[in-house]
Formats: sequence, C-alpha cells, structure tokens
Amino acid sequence: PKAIYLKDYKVPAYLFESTDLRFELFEDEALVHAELVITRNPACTASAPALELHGHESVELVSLSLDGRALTDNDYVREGEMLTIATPPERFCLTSTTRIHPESNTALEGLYKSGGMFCTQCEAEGFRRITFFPDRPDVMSVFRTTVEADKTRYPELLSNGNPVARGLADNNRHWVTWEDPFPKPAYLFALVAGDLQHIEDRFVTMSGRNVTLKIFAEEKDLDKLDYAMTSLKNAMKWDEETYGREYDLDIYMIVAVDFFNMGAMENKGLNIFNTSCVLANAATTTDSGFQRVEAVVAHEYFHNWSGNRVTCRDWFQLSLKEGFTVFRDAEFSADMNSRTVKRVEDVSLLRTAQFAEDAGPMAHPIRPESFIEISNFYTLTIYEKGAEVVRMVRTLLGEALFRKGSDLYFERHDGQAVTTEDFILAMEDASGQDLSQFRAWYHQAGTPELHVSDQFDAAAGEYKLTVKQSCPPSPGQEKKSAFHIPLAMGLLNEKGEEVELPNGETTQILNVTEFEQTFIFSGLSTKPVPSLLRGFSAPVKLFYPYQRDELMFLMAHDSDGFCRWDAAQKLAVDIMQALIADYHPDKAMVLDGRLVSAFRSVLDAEGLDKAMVSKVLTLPSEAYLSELSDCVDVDAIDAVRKFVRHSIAVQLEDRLRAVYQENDLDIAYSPDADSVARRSLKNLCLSYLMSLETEASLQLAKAQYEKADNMTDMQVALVLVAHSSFRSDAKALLADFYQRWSGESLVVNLWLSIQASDPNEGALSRVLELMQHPAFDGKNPNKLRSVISVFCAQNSTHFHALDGSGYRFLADRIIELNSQNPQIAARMLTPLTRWKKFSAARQALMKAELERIRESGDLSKDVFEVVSKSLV
Ligand code: B3K
Ligand code: ZN
Repeated sequence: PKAIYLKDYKVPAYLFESTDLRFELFEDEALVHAELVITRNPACTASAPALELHGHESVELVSLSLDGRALTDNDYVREGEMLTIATPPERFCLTSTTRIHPESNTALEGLYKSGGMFCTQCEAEGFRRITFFPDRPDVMSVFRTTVEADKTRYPELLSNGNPVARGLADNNRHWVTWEDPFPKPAYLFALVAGDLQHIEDRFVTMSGRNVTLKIFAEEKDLDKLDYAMTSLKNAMKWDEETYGREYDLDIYMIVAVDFFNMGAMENKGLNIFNTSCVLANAATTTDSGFQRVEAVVAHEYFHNWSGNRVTCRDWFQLSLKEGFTVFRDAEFSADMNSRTVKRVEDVSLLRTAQFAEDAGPMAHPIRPESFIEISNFYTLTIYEKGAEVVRMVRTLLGEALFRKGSDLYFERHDGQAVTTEDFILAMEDASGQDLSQFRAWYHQAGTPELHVSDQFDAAAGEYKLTVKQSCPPSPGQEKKSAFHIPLAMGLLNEKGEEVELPNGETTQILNVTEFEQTFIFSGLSTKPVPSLLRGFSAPVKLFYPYQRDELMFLMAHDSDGFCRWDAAQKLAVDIMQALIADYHPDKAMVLDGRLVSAFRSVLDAEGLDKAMVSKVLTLPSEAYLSELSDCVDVDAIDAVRKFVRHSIAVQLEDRLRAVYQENDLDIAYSPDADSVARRSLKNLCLSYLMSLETEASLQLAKAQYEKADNMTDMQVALVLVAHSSFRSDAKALLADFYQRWSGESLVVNLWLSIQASDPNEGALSRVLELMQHPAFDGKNPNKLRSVISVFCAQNSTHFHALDGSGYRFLADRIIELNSQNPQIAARMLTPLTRWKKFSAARQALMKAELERIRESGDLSKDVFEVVSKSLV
C-alpha cells in the first residue's frame, strides 16, 4: 500500500452536473444503474484530461456506455481502484450498471445489510463500493435516486432529499424516487430499505418554513426515540440562535441501525445512526447514554452546515468539518447541561486519550500531510484536538468576532469544498486579526508543553511569570516552531480573592508566542497563587511546581470551575504518582491526609454543584495515570488506585453513607442535568462504600439494583457487585440481569462490558467464554467493542498479563477481523501500538504480537498502516 500526499492534490478534471441512480435490491445481489452527466472542469488546465472514476474491486461492471454507445474493454482501463477513460468529449452522458453484494458485505462500508435492512455508509470512501464515480469530496453533484425492492420485506425505501415519485413493480416489488436539490459529494449519499417504524414531529424554522422530522427504527425500539427527537429540535433551534443556521430541506430523517462502524453519519437529510447513539429510554439507557444521544444527534445535525453545505476539498481537511462540528456540539451540550461538567469531561478525554495519541506512533497534525488509509484518521486528534483549535480561535477573537467569522465562512463558501486555510482566512478577514503563527496548530503534531515559573519581588510589588514552551518530536517532525498559545490565567491573593489584572478583569489571556516569555504583574503586596490555563484555554500540558497546600487553596478559592476541579486532580495525581514511584507489593502505603481532608471539605461544603462534587471526588483514571507515566507500571497504578480509594472510603465512610442517603430520592427518572448530577454523586458514594467490601455495602448495592427504576442506578449497582469479591452474588446478579434484558441488544452490550472489565482472576477465560455466548456476534462492531475493546482498555492488569496472553488474544482477534472488517480491526489495534510506554518485558511481548500481525499475510490497508507505523 502506498501513501497519499496532500501536496499531490489536483483539481478534478470533470464536473458532474447530475447523478441519477437506480437501485434494484435483491436477497443475493443488488444492481446499480447510474446515469451521469459530465462536463470538463474549466478550472482544470490539463489539455484533454482523462476521466477517472473510483470503483472498488468488489464491484462488478455489468455494462458501461458513453452517450448511448456501449464501451468495451478497449475503451477504458480498470486498474486497482480506478477506471480511466482516456479522452472523453467536453460534455457527455455516462451510463453504467454494476452488480454488488450487500448481503455479504462485512466491512460495513458502501451498501450493506444490518440485520434485515439495507443501509449505506459512504464516508470516507464507501461510495466506490457501490458504483463507478469520482469518490472524492470536491466533486459535488445533484443526486436523484430510485430504490426498488420487495414490498413486504422492505416497506420503507429512503434516500437523500425529498420523495418525488413512487410506484409498484412486478413480483411484489415497489419503488420510490428521491431528489436532493443540494449538490453534494458522494460521501454524503445514503440509502435505506427496511421494515421500519417511525415517530414524526415538525420544526418551524426561523424563516417560517415547515420541516418534517422522522426518526426510524425497528418496531421493538419505537419506545426509545423520543429523546432523540427532543434533542434534534433543541439542536435545530440552538443552531439558529447561536450560528444563524437554518435547515434547508423539507424533511430530516434519522435511521437507527444495529451494525455500524462508527457512532453516526450526517448524510444529507438522511442521517444513519448506530442504535447506541440514538435509542434511549429510562429503563434501558444510562445517563451517559442519554448525553451521548443528545450530543451525537446535535453533532450530525450541525454537520448540515459545517460539513454538508460547506464541505471538505480533500480528506486532509477532515478536521475542517469534524473539529468545528465537535466544537459546536460541545457548546450545545454545555448550554443544555452543566457547562463546567461538560468541559471537565471533554478535557479528561483529551488529556488521556488524545494526548496519548499525540505521543504515539500514529501522531499526526489536525491537518495531516499524508495517509495510507483515511479511515485511520477519524481520530481524537482530528475531532477533539481539532475542536480545541477552533475553541482557541474563538478565545483569541472573542465571541462576537468569532460569530462574524463563522458567518463569513458559511456565506463565502456555501456550496463549496474547501480547506482549513479557508476557515482561518474567513476568521482573519472578519476580525482583522493575524493568525499566521496560529496556523502551526494545523500542521504541527504533538502536545505542546508549557513550563511556568514565577518570581515575586516584594519591594517592587512585582510578580513575574515566565513561560517556556516546547513540543516533543513526532513522526516526521523533529523540530517544531513556536505555537501561538492563548493562556488564560488569574491570580489569587493570600485571602483567596481574585486580583485585578492589567486588563481590568480577573481573568486575562496571555498570548504565548515565543519559546520563552515573561509576563509582569505589578501592584501586588504579597506573592499570589497563579490560576493557570483557566477553562483549559489551550490543548497543552502545563507544568508549574504547585505545593500540595496551594492546590488545596485553589480547590477552595479559584473562581474558575475548571481550575478548581483541575487543582483536585493535580493534588490526587501528585499524591498517587509518589505512591506509584515508591510502590513495592510488600511495602505498606501511607496516604497523605490532605487528600482526605480536601475531599471531606468538598463533601461537607454547602451549595456546591453536585455534578462538580462528584467530578472532584473521582480519582484520576488508570488511563490518565498511565498517560502521565514515562514508563507505565500497570500493577503499581492498579494497586495505588485501589489503596487510595479504599483509604478514602475508610476515613469518610459515614459522610459517604450520609451523602448517599441524601441523594437516594424516590422520584421518577429524568435525564436533566440536576438529576444526572444527583445520581452521579450518589453512585460515586456507593462505589467508595463498595470498595470497603463489607456486607453492609454489598446489601446497599443489591438493594439499589433491586429497586432501580432506571438503567443508571441498576448498572452501577451491577458493576460494583460484579467486580467485587462477592463472587456468588456477582454471578447471581449477572444472571438475573441477562434474564431481564436479553431482548434489549444495547443493554446486553452493557452486560458484556461489565464482564469484560471484571478485574477478578480468570478475566481472559471469561472473555473467551463470552465470545461463545449467543448474545455475542463477532460481525457486530458494538458487540466486538463491548467485549474486546473493553477488555483491552479497561481490564489492564489482565490485558497486560506478563505471560503475554492478553496481547496474544488481541492479536488473534485483529488477524481474524483484518479481512472481515478492516476499519474495526485497525481501530482495535490501538492498545498494542502504545508498546513503547511499557517495561522492557512487556515491550518485547507487545512488539512480537505486532510483528505476528504484520507477518500474518494479506493485510488490509487499514491494519497495514497502523502496524507498520507502530513498528518503526
Ligand atoms: N462523519 C462521520 C464519520 C464517518 C467515518 C467513517 N469512516 C461521523 C461524524 O463525525 O459525524
Ligand atoms: Zn462529525
């Protein structure tokens, strides 16, 4: 496999005025008839250029004709994924018929079957598995699609745009024709045929247009669609109010499917969703599940402007739509729920998983220079770091100019396929600001580090902050230029009050642009405590030598909610890192009492936001502690976390029990922010109490399980019992849970994950057994993730077992999945790619498995790219 480079980009030689498709769907094949009206692109300077169409090897070309004349093998060349016609006319009509096999498509790209229904996934390069077409995002065309299938099996026939005609055909078949007036790239094409039910609502846009909203699912899931509908309407309203963006078609449809590689897809007017991101009701869905539905429904809806109306020129620009849209959905969720909590959650994800990616062998800038397989670049870097970069633009410009910039961007580029450079230019033009140096965020990979030191001159009343920036090397980038980093900060005096800063406010943005820079604050009588990186104003690692007492001081006084949480995290990290460094299985550990007293004051404080209390009291995850380690000591991290949790529970037992009781209210379930906060605090208390492994806490958890009227409370109770040393209770509860929920696929996924993450002895053999259970389906990505990915990511002592069994298990799965579903195989490989972070013994074992995969023969591009880059 060869790499594709951004520098090789060429404008398309031909434009596609219209694309008329007719699908005949059968049980053992599908026929696709395409009629394409094609003209020379005046922007292409080549004389008499060839016409190039993509077509996957699995597509059988049945017939091809140009302006009605049948073409033979001599008229075109089919090589690899490309079909080339040497010198077509200036304007012509190309018709083709292809035969494909959705029924045996296990890659879940292109047209495939999910359960009993047909559906599509075309982003990024799935359309070439359907028919011959320029499968690149800068070729946009107006699509007209007819879908024909058996009327009984597939009563619902959907595609993009508006339905314009329908009719009956022979042999109990029927057809529907759809027209999408908005030119779009092939990756936004969608088709669904199935036996579906739906709920319906409507939305009146700001200019008074009526939009019909439909959400489709299998009949058994009709009772789980209301929350998605509410979220959709909220998102539509929010985008009008916040960005002035209105919906443009008469109908907006969402379809839930069981077999899906990702979360969801923003196809024009016809979103296709993984059931896990759209179905929700109290009985079957946890609080975080509800929040995921709200966020993903909004995300896909927001793509209608940031992605569909204005799309990407090429796939190197992916973050243009993904970073911006993640930023938009994060702000939406912040407005719908608790802003600080949303920020804390996003930053936690970024700091653990994205920072790890940025430090690993697959590290890439948010606008990469090259790739082998684009599917491997749907990453936390493109999405989450991309969103942070957009957030920094807003921080630098301020809200009003940022909005002006986004208006200009949408106006200027409506209907175009553009680049991240176009986005930045619009922001510059609208604001008059110079973002030249800021552009480094787009082309430099790696997480910048800020080392901050300070100095106080009591006589002069002057406080100096010195900021040094650096960025570790990443693949292909040894040396980095200085980034433009907006560093939001404040200063607290000895009483814990905010000091007024030179800008007349208590928070100021320092523009860090040099490798070393000093900022001076005058008029201070005592040395202040700095509050740094407020709101996490830049995706960097910030180092400042805080004393533990200073962190407790910030926890109590910082006016920035994010920084209060961060101070608590830093305190816990500092204490835990010291214990990890000093860890020996035979050596007793001692917990710094300050962590307990800090936690006690948070539990005791009146009037604190419960969601924040539970975030503050949540210990840094294993994954975060690992990310922070140069060499991950799996066993030490595990032992230290258990010890700290247990010590806190011992010392705060009474308070934890009291807070549990106070928040264990007998009121009907609601997924609103306050109720979610209450449940999360209550359940956090329960988890501390369960770490005591007393009969009393077991009874408390079991009682919660029995009386729960919602999946949040039930699932937490089950996890705690299932992962405890009360093995017979664990077994009984798991059996009960399965018996109650075996008909609910998404709940069964929870049941699978709970077992795959059970840290008790024998984890791997339990996982192997689970894979034989009738509830497991090795072709369904959600099941694979629930068992295999969960085991590798959340059961680290077993995955990293020193006999290499965990690594071997994963490599075996990758080798199996490589041909079945390359995207999923490559994604699941991630834990092995991090081998350089571990001890020599583990490194050797992990590397050997990567090599075994490499030698296993006939690797997909997806797996090949990840394995080969990891072994460099
Ligand atoms: N744009 C899709 C991603 C599809 C990727 C397929 N390999 C989902 C989203 O970001 O909204
Ligand atoms: Zn997206």
